[in-house]
Amino acid sequence: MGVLNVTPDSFSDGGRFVDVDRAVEHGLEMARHGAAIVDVGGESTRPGADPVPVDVELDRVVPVVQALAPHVRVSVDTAKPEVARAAVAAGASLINDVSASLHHVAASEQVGWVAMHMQGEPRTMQHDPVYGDVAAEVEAYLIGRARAAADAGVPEVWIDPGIGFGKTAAHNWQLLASLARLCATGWPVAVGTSRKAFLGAALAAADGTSGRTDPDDRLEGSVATAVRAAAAGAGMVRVHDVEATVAALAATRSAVRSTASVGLEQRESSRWL
Ligand code: HH2
Repeated sequence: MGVLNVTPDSFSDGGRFVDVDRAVEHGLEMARHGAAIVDVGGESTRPGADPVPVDVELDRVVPVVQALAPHVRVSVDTAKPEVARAAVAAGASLINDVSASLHHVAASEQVGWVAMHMQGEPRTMQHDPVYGDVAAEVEAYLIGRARAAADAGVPEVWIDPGIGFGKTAAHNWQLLASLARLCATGWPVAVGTSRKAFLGAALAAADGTSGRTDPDDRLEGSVATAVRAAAAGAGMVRVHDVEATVAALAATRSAVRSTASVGLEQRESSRWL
């Protein structure tokens, strides 16, 4: 899933694709580079972000969805039912829902739905996130949301642990470490680590620098964690850097296939073949 934020203030690509033509061009480029889905978002959910009025979000999202949908599968990254419905009418076939509350819209429109876990809301979610057992709590929540969606008749349901949404860096790493367990629930898993702040800290530690504060500077961490997520069984990774991620996934797949052919690491290999 390639990220296309048509916002002025997204944490990474904010302001780059507010022009409809540039946004569409970038969406098509990600599709050419191997994105199966382009995720169009008109409201930033970065920590501290304020909500956007519905008419503004509609104006940002609908023309871009309309232009891309004949060429590539489009999802809409929104927490608003009005925006989800309008995007589906414009051609989107997946609702990427950071609020995990729109399954009734996905059911009535008969489109797919991604339920993401978030503790709190974007404005305040990073103030002091607290869990007893983050992996167990996120899993229990997501299974509940997925069952509700399936019972309501949603034809395609994904679950996403919501990396960076009301989580400390330690919580994010714990969720990545326990991803295989989330995948073992049987629900298809989506994961978004791309360019997020916890990677900046890890990369800076590796560099011996004070911090990779520019999200564009977090490519290696984004790609490495996308590969790690896929190896754990995630069926979808949400990324800004499609070309690099697709190449890294292909190379890893080849490496794992040759490992399997010499009879080693069968458990790890079976996830990829
Ligand atoms: N992360 C972001 C937005 N939407 N959706 C899912 N399913 N999973 C994620 O991890 C996820 C998401 C945040 O990233 P981005 O869209 O790049 O930034 P912003 O929210 O500032 O627009």
